[in-house]
Amino acid sequence: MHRFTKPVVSLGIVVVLLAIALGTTLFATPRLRPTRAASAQTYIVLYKAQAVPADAANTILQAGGTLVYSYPQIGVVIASSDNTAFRDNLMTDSQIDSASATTNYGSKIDDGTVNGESSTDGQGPPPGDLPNAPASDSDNLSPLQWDMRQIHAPEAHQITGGSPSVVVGDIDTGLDFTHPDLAQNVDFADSVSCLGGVPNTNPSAWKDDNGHGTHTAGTIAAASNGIGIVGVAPNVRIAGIKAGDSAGFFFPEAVVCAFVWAGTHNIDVTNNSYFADPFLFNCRNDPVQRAIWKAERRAIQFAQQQGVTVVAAAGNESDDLSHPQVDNTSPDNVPAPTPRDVTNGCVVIPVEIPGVIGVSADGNATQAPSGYLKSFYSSYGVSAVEVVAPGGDSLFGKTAQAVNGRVLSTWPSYIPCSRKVVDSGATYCYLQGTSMASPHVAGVAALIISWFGKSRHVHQAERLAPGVPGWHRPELLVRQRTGECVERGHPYV
Ligand SMILES: [Ca+2]
Repeated sequence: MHRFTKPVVSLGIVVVLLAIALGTTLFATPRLRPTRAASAQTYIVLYKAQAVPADAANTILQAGGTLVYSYPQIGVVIASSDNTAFRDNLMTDSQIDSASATTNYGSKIDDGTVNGESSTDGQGPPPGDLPNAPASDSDNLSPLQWDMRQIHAPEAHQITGGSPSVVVGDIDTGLDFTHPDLAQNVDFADSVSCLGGVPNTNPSAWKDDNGHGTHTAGTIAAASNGIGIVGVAPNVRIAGIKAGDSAGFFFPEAVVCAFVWAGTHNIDVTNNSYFADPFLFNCRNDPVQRAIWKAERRAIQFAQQQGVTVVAAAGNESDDLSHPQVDNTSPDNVPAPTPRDVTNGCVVIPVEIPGVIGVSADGNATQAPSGYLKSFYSSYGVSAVEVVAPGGDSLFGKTAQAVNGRVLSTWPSYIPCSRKVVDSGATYCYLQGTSMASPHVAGVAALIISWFGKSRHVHQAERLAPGVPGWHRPELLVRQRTGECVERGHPYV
């Protein structure tokens, strides 16, 4: 377990120095062994070219396996084999860069169950051509949403609650599309299960069987409808892209599938409140890790090239991602992970993939003169984190508004929750984690796209120059004058 003494630096907002000596068990979130058949292994096969040869199925068959699904856009094939020589056989094909078994390399979401201005002149660029309407923040549980008040979401909603033409893909454990606070905003046509690396659009396949995905979805897009809560972008649509299973494991083939899906289904923003494996840190000098890393990176970059804004959580290990030293939590598939030294040659996916907007977490307590305190569990680091958002802090983030320090959001009625709130027959749950912070930023990105239109790039918004309003003030972002938000001197809108 790590102790940390350093601040998160966010976008336009200098946040917090928090020096805490944490007990050694606070982050001891148990990692569970994925349960899969020992005989058949799933493989990611990475071709050197960003294309899949026409004879790939036959090549894989000859090597002793079966082609499960092909992603020609990124030169990746998902295969299955029970032949122990399969990988060696495949590698005799000079077209193949690498092949890695993924079966035992799922990673579990760290779901937060740890124990424990200016330029408001309104003369910004003209809105884009998407329909926008304001939204109110007077639902029954709105008074409990300290997180939304912290980021000034109600003020943003006076301008826009987002556009129903904008779709946020929540790459998570699925989505409870029957939830009364989500149902009206669910985009069924663009929702999918990616478990096993194969898209399955049957709603029964992507219905949330964990709860985590429904929680992040509510923060993004819970409706302004009188009941329950109001999300950051209550008028946008949300697609459930299920890449995490019921136990919260995200396998590489599902992550690859999810990003290719987002890139091919007009998804505007994806939220990613998890890290993808094989390990928490993926190191270039390990051939298995490198292959999966490259496949996932290709998938993410493919999505970005199609215009998808990718937002990701920094993680709950209180690591300085700019100076990683030890990985204590990998691999996930053994009872006792072996601590190993790591360096900057190792990265956490997806938060450290170029162009991904990395999000750390804060609670609701402040400390002069910096502002909100970084959450005790939140990872951080200037090379990976662009913005901080409310993730809750049950140790140091309790206030009169945030009575238990955690973030309230939608939750399936059929999944247990230890801090449950029920309103009008709908279920809500309090959780904390960078998983809860990231969807706030995905929601803000959706508001920006709603207001300015899809032809402008949000990707660069994470590079806001120091001194301009940050993502804690979305009402300012959507009114930002062209040129005031810059990336290396270039307007971001
Ligand atoms: Ca509501």
